[in-house]
Amino acid sequence: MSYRTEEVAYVQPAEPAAGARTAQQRTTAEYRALDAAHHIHPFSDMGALNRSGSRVIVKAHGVYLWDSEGNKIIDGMAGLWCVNVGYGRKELANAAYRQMEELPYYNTFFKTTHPPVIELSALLAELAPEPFNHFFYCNSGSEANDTVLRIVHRYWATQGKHSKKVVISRKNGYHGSTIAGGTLGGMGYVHEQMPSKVENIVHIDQPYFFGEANSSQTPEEFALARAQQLEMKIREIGAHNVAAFIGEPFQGAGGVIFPASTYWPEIERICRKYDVLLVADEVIGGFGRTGEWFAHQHFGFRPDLITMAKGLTSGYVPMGAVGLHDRIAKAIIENGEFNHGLTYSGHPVAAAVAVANLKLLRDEKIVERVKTDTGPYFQKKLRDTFARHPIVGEIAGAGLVAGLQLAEEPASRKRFANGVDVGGVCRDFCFNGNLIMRASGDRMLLSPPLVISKQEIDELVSKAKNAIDATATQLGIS
Ligand code: PXG
Repeated sequence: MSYRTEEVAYVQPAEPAAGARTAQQRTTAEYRALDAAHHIHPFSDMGALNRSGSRVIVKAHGVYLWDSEGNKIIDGMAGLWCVNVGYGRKELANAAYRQMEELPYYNTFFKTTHPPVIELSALLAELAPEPFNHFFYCNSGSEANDTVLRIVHRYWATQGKHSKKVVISRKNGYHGSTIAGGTLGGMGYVHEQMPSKVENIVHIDQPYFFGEANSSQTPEEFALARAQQLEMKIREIGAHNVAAFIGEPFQGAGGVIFPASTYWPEIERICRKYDVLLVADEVIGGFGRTGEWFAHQHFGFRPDLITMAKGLTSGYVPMGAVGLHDRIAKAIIENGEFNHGLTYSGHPVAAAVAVANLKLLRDEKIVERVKTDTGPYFQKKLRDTFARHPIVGEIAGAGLVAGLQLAEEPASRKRFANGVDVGGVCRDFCFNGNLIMRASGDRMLLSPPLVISKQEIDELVSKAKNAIDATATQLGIS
């Protein structure tokens, strides 16, 4: 079945009229007091946050957010890398509403299924590259990566290769915050606070050229050497013990780290040589971020499993998924029961919203526009603006995602001393300038909604420049 509908030109939804009613019912001070009294935020120092007070976001439209004080903020992060179609799309709201009326919930555990999950699976099979024709659903990126561990383990068991248990991932990779997701990730500050880690997960170094290459290496030589660490690690552990390698095609939360062109082909070669499954974590890279449907297509490699979330529903409702290569799907399908599932696997409302979202991305040619028009415009604008900036050492990215490396001496790749929280300083200037730009250590990250216009890109980059200029001035560099 094909879902191709008539071509629809993208029309930015009209902004709500000034003073339009929102759900805001309390003053900012009241909201802050209640938030401090009852709400624990994720990844936050709650003592410090409660003293300073959170910013209360009350509505959003297109690429803009409004806070409870009436400030209009440009969202350079698409929420948390997820609102790919932008805020305020009625098609998604209507899909959720209609599905809630028709069939708000039913499970797919016990010989039942339902139209939204069927439509979504067929649509994903159409949009994902061959040979991805089967999908398993969950509620988040973390759960998708947990699911991958289960599928990988089950796959090797069906092949009679029971010793293949070790999964290799990377330092400073991010794969979520469940126990398995957190273990797969390479964030020391997450590991430190975990009760215990999942067994059989080991890490190799990341392909972070600016921060970790020596002065004689080219980006290509460095990336190749980092990929070859995988081969060394596999030999050390024994290929008969290694089940899979997992990586984000580009690291998102770790700083929008784009490996040089030599990296992924070498990783793929090594995985094939040692019969190790290759897993692409597409939670951030999937659904158009780089201008391709999936970021592994941008880098030109072929994974065995793909994890997805975020852009799958543009963040309107939670949903995650795993795409299985035909070979893996066949092994799971033909070998009896797979003992894994979640109450909300393939939730009908989430699936209906995902279908509406993917149709918008496809039919309004949003992904193509990122590839041929707004993506190149954004990347050029960043390079024109920051190439010779006194504290910008690297501009990484493709399509509508970018990482700006802040550095004390860009030319020699000298970073700011540990004591200088340069990212935090810059983020505060962004905040005051009504711009959302995320800091990851000393890198500033941008990942706006994929529907951003050129005019809005101009505004985004100009606000980012103001914040980075102000940071340089505060640090006494000009
Ligand atoms: N994989 C990747 C590559 C991610 O970026 C996850 C898995 C986990 O997804 P869930 O849905 O379980 O959160 C992520 C999530 C940040 C930030 O500050 C990034 C994420 C989540 C929260 C904050 O950059 N990425």
